[in-house]
Amino acid sequence: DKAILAASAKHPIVPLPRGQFYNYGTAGFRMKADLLEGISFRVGLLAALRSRKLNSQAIGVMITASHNPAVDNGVKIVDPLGDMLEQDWERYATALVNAPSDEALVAVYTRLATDLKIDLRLPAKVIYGRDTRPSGHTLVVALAAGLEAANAEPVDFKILTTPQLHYLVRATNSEGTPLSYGKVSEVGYYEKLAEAFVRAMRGRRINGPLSVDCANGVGGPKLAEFLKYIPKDKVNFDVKVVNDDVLRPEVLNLDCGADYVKTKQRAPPSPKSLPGVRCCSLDGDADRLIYYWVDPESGFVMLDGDRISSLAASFIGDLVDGAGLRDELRIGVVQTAYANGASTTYITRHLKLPVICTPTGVKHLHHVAQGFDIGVYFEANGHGTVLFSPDALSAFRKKEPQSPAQKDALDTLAALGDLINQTVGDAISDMLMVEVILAHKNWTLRDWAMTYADLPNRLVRVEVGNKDLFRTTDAERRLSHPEGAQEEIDQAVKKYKDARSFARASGTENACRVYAEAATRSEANELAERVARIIE
Ligand code: NG1
Ligand code: ZN
Repeated sequence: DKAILAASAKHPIVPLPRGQFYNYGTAGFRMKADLLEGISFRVGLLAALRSRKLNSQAIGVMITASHNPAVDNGVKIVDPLGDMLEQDWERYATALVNAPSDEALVAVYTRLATDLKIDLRLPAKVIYGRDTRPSGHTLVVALAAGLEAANAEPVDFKILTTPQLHYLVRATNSEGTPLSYGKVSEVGYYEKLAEAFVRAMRGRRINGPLSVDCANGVGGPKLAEFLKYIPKDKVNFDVKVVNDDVLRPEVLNLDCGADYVKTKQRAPPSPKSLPGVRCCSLDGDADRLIYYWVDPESGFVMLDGDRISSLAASFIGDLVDGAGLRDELRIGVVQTAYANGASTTYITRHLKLPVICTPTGVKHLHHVAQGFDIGVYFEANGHGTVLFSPDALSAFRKKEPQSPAQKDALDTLAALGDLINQTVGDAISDMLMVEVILAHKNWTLRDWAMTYADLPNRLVRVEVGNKDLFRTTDAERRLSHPEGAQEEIDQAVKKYKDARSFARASGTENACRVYAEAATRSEANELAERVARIIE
C-alpha cells in the first residue's frame, strides 16, 4: 500500500541492536521519547485495524509515560469499553512495530488484515490524547499520520489524564445506547463525576482540607478544572492543588507524585506537608493515588492502594448489607503479590470477603474483578478501581427499599456506581470515592490507618544478567526457574516470623524485583537482602 509506504518513510523506526526487540509490555510501548516516533505511527496502523475488526467501534490511544521521568514517553492502546488492549493483540502490535523496513511493515500490516479477516474498506475511528510531556506533540503527529495512511478517522482530544481518555473511548462507543457512559467530552467527564459526588455525599461533611500533589503532571490542571464543577453550597470540599507546574517539563514526577511517595515512603519535600494536614498524591498521568499525612507524634503515615482497597471493600460491603443485597451480589477483592499481608488478612478474616491474587499489571486485576458483581481491585502502588456488574447496577436502582436506612444505602451505592470510573483506575475518581467514604464514616486519616497495622516490608530492585531466566508460577509468588532458586528462597523465609518473600522479573524495567515482609522492619530488610543475594 503506497500511502503507508510513503508515510512510514517519514516516521522511521529506530533500529535496535541485533537480537533486541520492541515489546508491547504492561504499559504499552514505553521508553525514551526519541525512540517512539516510528512506534507511534505504527500503533496508528494497528489501532485502525482493531477498530475495523470490532465493527468500526472507536479505539483509543494514550500517549504518556505515567510516573516515569520527563524524557520518557509511551504509547498504549485502549479497547472499545475503555479497558486495556486485548492480550492477543499485544503480539500483533509487537509484530508491526518490529518490522525491519517500510516494505516489511506493509507486508505485516496486510498479512494481519488477511489472517484476522479484517475488511479494510470498513470505516475506522481512533480517539487519542496525551499527557503534558513536550515530546507528546511529535508522537501525536506521527500517530495521526499512521491513521491517515490507514484511512481511519482521527479524533484528537489533546491533553488529558489517562483515565479521561479511557472514559471518552467508552462514552463514544456507548453514545445513544441504553448503556450510555456519559457525554463524549472532557466537560461530560467533569459533569458526571461532580453530579455523582454531590449525590454520594448528600449533605455529609468533609473532615478538613485536602492537599493534592499532582506530580507536576496533567492531573494538576485537570483537577483544578474539575473543582469548578462542584457546587460550593452542596459540598465543602476544600482542596489545595500543589505541585501543579506543567510549564517546566523537567519537574514532572521529580521528587513528588504517588510513585515517589510510595517507593520512598515519605512525603514530597516540597511543599512541606504541614503536620496533621490530610494529603494525597497523584502520578504523572493521574491514574494512581496515595494518601498520607505527617503525624506530629509518629511522623509520616501512608495509606496506599491496599488501604484504599480495604476501605472501599469495607464500606461497600456494609452498604450492600444495609441494602439487603448480600445474598444477591458477590463481592470480592483482587490484589497482587505486592499487597501487604496485613491487608489480605484484614479483608479475608475481618471483612470476610474473598481475595484473589493475580500477576502484576492492572489488566490482570481488572479481568478477574469482572468476575464479581462488585470487584474491588488495587495494586499496592495506588492504581485501581471498583467494578460493578450490570446486575449490581440494576439492583441498586430497582430494589424496593424497606426502610429509610435501606433507601440511603441503595442511593449511595447507585451514586458510587457513577462516581467510580468503570474503565480503569482513576486517581481523581478514586480520591472522590475516598472522600465520600471518610465523610460517611466521619473518619480522619488516622481512623482509617487504625483499621489494621501494615507488616513492615521492603522492595528492592536487583540487576541481573538476564531477567528472562526468571519465570514464575502461582500469580508470581513462586519461581519455577532458574531451578533450585525457589527452594533457597523458602529456606530464607523460614528463618523469620510472619515472613513472606518473592522475586520476579519486572515487566517494565530491565531488572528483577524482590519483595519481603516480616514481623519487624529489620527482619524485612534482612530477608529482602538475603533473597536478593540468592537471585543475583
Ligand atoms: P513491574 O515493573 O512489572 O514490577 C510496575 C509496577 C506494577 C505496575 C507496572 C505498570 C510495582 C512493584 N510494579 O511493574 O505495579 O504498575 O509497573 O506501571 O510497583
Ligand atoms: Zn500512571
